[in-house]
Amino acid sequence: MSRLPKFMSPDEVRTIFSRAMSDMYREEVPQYGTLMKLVGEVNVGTRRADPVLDGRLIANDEIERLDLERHGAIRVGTADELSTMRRLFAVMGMQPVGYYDLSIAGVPVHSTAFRPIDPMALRRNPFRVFTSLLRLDLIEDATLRSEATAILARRSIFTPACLELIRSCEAQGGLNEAQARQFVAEALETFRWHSDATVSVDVYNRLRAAHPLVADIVCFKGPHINHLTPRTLDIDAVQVGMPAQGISPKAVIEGPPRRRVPILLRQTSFRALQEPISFRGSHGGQQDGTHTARFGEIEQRGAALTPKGRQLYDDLLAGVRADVQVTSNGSNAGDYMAALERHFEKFPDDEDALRTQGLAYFRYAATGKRGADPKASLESLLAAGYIRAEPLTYEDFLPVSAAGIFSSNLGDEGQKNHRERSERASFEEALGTSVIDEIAVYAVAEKASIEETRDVLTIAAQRIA
Ligand code: OOG
Ligand code: NI
Repeated sequence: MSRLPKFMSPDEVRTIFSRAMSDMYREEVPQYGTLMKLVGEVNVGTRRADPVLDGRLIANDEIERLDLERHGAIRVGTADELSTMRRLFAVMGMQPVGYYDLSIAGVPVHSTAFRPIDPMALRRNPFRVFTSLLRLDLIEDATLRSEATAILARRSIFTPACLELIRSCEAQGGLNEAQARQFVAEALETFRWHSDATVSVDVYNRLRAAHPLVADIVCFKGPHINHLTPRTLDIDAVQVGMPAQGISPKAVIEGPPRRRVPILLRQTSFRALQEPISFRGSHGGQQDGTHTARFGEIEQRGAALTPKGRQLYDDLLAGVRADVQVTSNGSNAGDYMAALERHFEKFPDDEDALRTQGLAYFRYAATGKRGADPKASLESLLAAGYIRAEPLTYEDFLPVSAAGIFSSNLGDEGQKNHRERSERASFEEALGTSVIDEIAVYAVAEKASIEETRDVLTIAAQRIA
């Protein structure tokens, strides 16, 4: 007798949620729709021009996921908000992965990314949310710091029904379909834009003077989604194509340079909207003003790097930034991109080198060719065509790049190298758990694919024997 599943799968809840977010954001930020269209066109063109890439995308079920692929970002103000956010994302199968210290770039937040970790769940829907917590400790003026703390303490960013559904999910182990749909509708309220500030212009301006992000996080009713990011197969083409669509991107693409084998993550963004805001006026009145918070971004993802590969990436990037720092108006972007190309010549740019030098993680699979010795080395099995290997896609973020995205959307292209003041322990305390180590996630996925491949070869060998 077949029974209908009692609960909707977290993957499906995540899919419904990411669609609802996308629809909401497209309505709130019309340029997002324009960008999605441009990215769609570039992706079709790239697939046509690169049959090998296209074949891999199809074989890995990535075509469907290509249009689903997007990340969003929010910023919260308190430990309570962050830990409840963790519980909210858990309903959708999203776990906190990685710790990002943005203070290295003078941005007063630290962050994690809520995302699925299981390869099957990633395949179904890789939606993730870069989530930052304000570091009140970095507001130097003690009076202002306590004012911000008091303002944040007065707000509640989740609807009562949303909190109730999170509790039900935790108690029952899932949500049924009706509950899941209601959960998505209620959760959406937390991420919606609110044009009425909770403070006066005066308070807003003082917080803004401390840092524009402080004002953005503290002065509103909730952590409005500040961007959603589609995935492109050719970020350079989209960057070049944006101005013709009336979109002006940031001066440089963050991350590694263009390569034959893409690695990690390349990103670019544009400032989307200056929002009209009504601030609290005196005697219960209102006062009009503006605020810039929301933007558009695109990303291109490449291979996940091993600690050795990541170290090489970090070293080369540090070398670039020691040579050239992009100025506030972005006027020397060409010099920066040239230095990037030059330094990264030291990073091997073919899959075999990345694999044999242990720079990237790979997923292995049997090709179906018969006669393999299941115990032979991976390299000899690859060479003889019994198995194949493909780079694992990087599913996370990069702190230096994220800092560049933050800064450019605050109207400052200037790159800064600050001293690190990491506060990982306090972040994890606020979160209510430790963050998952992203390197371990890739290492496990690679190892599992190797074991599976050897099992397949072993079974095939036994059949022949
Ligand atoms: C997040 C900026 C970082 C990314 O893709 O690296 C980011 C924010 O502005 O809140 O989204
Ligand atoms: Ni982003």
